[in-house]
Amino acid sequence: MPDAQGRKVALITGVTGQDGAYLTELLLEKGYIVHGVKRRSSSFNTGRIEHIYQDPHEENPRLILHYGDLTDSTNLIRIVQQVQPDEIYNLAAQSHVQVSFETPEYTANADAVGTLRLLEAIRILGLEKKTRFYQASTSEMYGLVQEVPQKETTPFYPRSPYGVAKLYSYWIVVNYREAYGMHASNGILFNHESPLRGETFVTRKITRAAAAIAHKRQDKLFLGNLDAKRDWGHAREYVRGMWMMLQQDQADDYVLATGETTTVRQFVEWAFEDAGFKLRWEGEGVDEKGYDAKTGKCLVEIDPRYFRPTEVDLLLGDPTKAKTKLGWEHETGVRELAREMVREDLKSMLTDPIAAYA
Ligand code: NDP
Ligand code: GDR
Repeated sequence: MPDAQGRKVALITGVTGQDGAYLTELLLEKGYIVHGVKRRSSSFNTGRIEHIYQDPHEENPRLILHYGDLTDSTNLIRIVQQVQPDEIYNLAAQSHVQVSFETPEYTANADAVGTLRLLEAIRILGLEKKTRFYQASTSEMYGLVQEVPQKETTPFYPRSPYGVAKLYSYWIVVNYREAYGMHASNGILFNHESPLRGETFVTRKITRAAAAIAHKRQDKLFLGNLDAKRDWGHAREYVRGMWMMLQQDQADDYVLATGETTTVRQFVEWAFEDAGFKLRWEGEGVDEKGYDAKTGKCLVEIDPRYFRPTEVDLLLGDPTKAKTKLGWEHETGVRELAREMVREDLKSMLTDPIAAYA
């Protein structure tokens, strides 16, 4: 129930991540009190929410951070008990697909069992009828192409420990909804990016490199599979869809996507164009290279270390259900998204020496 002033209380896990930052902004704008779970780390990890961070010594702060981890059920139960949230957004995850091949057990612990721990915290505390639950499900669950475009009824075939862990979470959310009548929804989100995107995901890696090369701070960019296709949208618009799902009378599962797919190669060409280069490709397979058409300098090379043991070749989402039932639609197209990311990276490299050399 909203508090005496009619303000709803939300709990966001993964508050320090890309989506956590945009969602926190959105919920604060809407008048929520926002509690976030952040991990302990040896250096500051709150950079993405610094601009909205509120000193806990202030009177009645509306953003409150708690130390926590999805691998610790005692911690999660205590936080949920303290916060008594109207809405929980479970965004925390080891979210890097390639890293999940290196850390499969940890990925399963955080991304699969972590979701179960949170759902159980709700049950143990008797909050099934009060607390609505959003699960950050993913298009990676579709994996090996079964149907194009992918929609809510498309069969799943995950291709990584990350995708498999997220599939467990998807189904445990469906099961708890059916078994205990919980208002628990899955957002099956296709890739969404922004200037806040983690630096090792391909779009941001590309836009940062294009900016660094333009500023003569880097010579070259090394990438893996250039032919993978992704349905890339803007993160700010996708967190609005998450919120919309929890405002429905009935919990349900929804795809959020743009309905447009683009190769990694095309994204590289656009980003380099926005940084002042024109790429020309030569060679094949691992020997393929991208040269600047003006200077002839090699700017892009393939490094097989970025190939994945099993790849997801094609993601293209059909967001019709979200449009019809939620009234959600994407606004920013991928071309514009690339432009915004390059512009922000060019700017931050001028002003932030750490961004320039990281
Ligand atoms: P990020 O990687 O940017 O953020 C992940 C967040 O989870 C960070 O706050 C991170 O903390 C936190 N985290 C990681 N492990 C744990 C843990 N064990 N306990 C508590 N917190 C943890 O991801 P995004 O914001 O891009 O994505 C949000 C969610 O949506 C993720 O679950 C992701 O898998 C999913 N998703 C993302 C899509 C995308 O395209 N962005 C598409 C579909 C789904 P720290 O900052 O300390 O690392
Ligand atoms: P993805 O995103 O695996 O789709 O998962 P990522 O940006 O890592 O990869 C997209 C595609 O680009 C190819 N690629 C490279 N990827 C990375 N990271 N680095 C490279 O150098 C590189 N070269 C080519 C990849 O092989 C892949 O095909 C993201 C994450 O946010 C997940 O958490 C989320 O669930 C899904 O999107 C939807």
